[in-house]
Amino acid sequence: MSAPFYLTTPIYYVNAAPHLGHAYTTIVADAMARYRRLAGDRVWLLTGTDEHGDKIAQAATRAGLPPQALADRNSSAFRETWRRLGITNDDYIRTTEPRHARVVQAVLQGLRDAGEIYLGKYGGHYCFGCERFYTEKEIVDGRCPDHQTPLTWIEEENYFFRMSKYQGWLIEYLEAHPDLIRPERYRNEILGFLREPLQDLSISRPRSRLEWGIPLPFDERFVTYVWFDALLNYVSALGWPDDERFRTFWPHAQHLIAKDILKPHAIYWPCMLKAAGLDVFRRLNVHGYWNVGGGKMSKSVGNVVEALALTDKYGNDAFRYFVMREMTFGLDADFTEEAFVGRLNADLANDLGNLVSRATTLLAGARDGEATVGPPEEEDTAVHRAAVTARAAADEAMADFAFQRALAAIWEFIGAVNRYVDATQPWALARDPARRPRLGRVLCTLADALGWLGIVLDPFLPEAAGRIRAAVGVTAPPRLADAVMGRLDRVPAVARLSGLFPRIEDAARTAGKAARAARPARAAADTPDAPAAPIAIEDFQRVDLRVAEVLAAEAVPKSRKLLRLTVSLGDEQRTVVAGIAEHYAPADLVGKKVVVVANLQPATLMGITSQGMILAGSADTKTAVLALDRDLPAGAKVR
Ligand code: ME8
Repeated sequence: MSAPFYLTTPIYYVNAAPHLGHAYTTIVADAMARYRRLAGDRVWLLTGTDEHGDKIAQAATRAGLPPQALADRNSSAFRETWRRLGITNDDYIRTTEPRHARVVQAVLQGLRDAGEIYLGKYGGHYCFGCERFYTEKEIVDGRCPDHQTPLTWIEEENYFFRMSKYQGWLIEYLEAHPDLIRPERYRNEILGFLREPLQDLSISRPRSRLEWGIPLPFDERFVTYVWFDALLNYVSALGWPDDERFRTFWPHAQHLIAKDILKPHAIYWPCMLKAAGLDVFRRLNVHGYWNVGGGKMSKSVGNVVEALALTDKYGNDAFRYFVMREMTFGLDADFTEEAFVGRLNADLANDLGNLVSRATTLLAGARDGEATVGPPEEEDTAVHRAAVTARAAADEAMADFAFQRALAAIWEFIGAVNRYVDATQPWALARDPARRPRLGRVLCTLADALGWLGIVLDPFLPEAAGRIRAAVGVTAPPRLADAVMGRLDRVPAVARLSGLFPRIEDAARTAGKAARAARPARAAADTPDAPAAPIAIEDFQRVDLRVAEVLAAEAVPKSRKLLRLTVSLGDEQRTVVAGIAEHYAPADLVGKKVVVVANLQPATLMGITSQGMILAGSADTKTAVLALDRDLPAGAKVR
């Protein structure tokens, strides 16, 4: 059964270009829409631009453009930004479109006819930046509390919407619908505000002061107040009143905003809907501010982080991941590029990128794994259970718009699969023909986990999820219902996928790497101690380093340099030939814990097969075997 789901972002003002704050709201809206679609819901995602009012008129004057030209230009900039960020909105509304103006005028006329709108007088402290009057109580040192700019006293005749009469109704409605506004702190803020008497709302502006707006249908001397105009976009875009789309989606409307515009959405809007005889929206989801350097980022303040510059630099998926993971929905968050790079490296490059690279490398190298797949063991079913737990936690978090919690749950699973790889050691299983069925099962579990991630990550990291699905050979459109592990009993054909999220230092060093690569190859060969070219962490991790205990040591007959060591790697003993006889007496080594490379191809030296290599450093004539500075069991992993 597909449930309708209607989600809106604010419609953004066209007085400047989109920035991180707008991008955050639109990205989380997109992730939510994608999640619901993945779950099989019928989704309608709306965004758009708010194009009337003083603020736009003033920006147009400053730019030396007619307001419509400025609106056209900047509305396109928003639209283009969302296209580049891969936002999957189903519609894009502009308040200068006839389909919208028609609805605003119809609603105004209906309210006027019903006696909900009257002509009155108003004087007050007005902020042009906010497009609103401030009460004495709200003013800070005679200035706008938001913009810190001086306010202007304006007195004028205007039309008013009888909002005050809905105060009692609104309080009751909020009490009867405790989850109408969430997180709860914003609901409490509104209930607190409603303890004071609610004023009627001035819904017009005299044309003598402002031309740029939708004319009142019943008095040509006025245009509509921009908020009254803007809020109606949520129903005009659905084709109110007669469109099928309106009937389908309006009963399931959820709005998404930041706390700056809580009051118009939580007070004006429900009262407007009630007065116009429409149902109240289902839910208002409110997030906090992105701050930069401790202050709110806004166009008028000027410390704006350019969303597009960041995505160009680090990629769309990394940007989406960072903003969703870093901000606790409802609270403020600080943006720093260091935090961004930190998360990219730790969560995306290390945890996810490495898992995908390790797992696909093992799977791509599997030869006849599909023929021999053993039964699942406890280790495998534990991974299946981790997937079930993560799905349940992600579903619950997404129902609450808690994007950060959903991602944390998925990363728990990624951690569990990484630990599973460490514990099952598929590369060791591959060495032992008798353990082929076990290897087959481990590879199945890994392929299965990748398939799961390719679905569940799709709303959050659409590009990476698509690449993961392609690597495991999934071509069908992803569905959440298919994110179920434990159904695979053949190892599928998998293509190697590495470098899904390159570490940032790597990118920063690319220039240096290119310069080194351009040097004559001979230079490196001539100077063996010269620094090697940088390698990716994945390359380093392919080296299996282990703690080994030296059980026995003896000189290799007829060799000046070689010692034959018997070492324990925990559950396995190995013979290792080491070229350290000139520096260590055999007895010095017995009982020592050293570090060995455990996955070197065996080599034969003086007729003895060496199954590994001991790590030692050397300078001039000195050589030192690497030991541990505190005790660890033999077999422990070294990284
Ligand atoms: O208010 N942190 O438009 P607007 C987080 N046109 N989100 C931020 C942010 C920040 N620092 N800055 C902006 C308007 N946003 C009206 C809305 S709706 C009927 C009319 C995001 O261009 C956040 O979603 O000022 C906030 O609510 C919105 O942009 C305000 O955008």
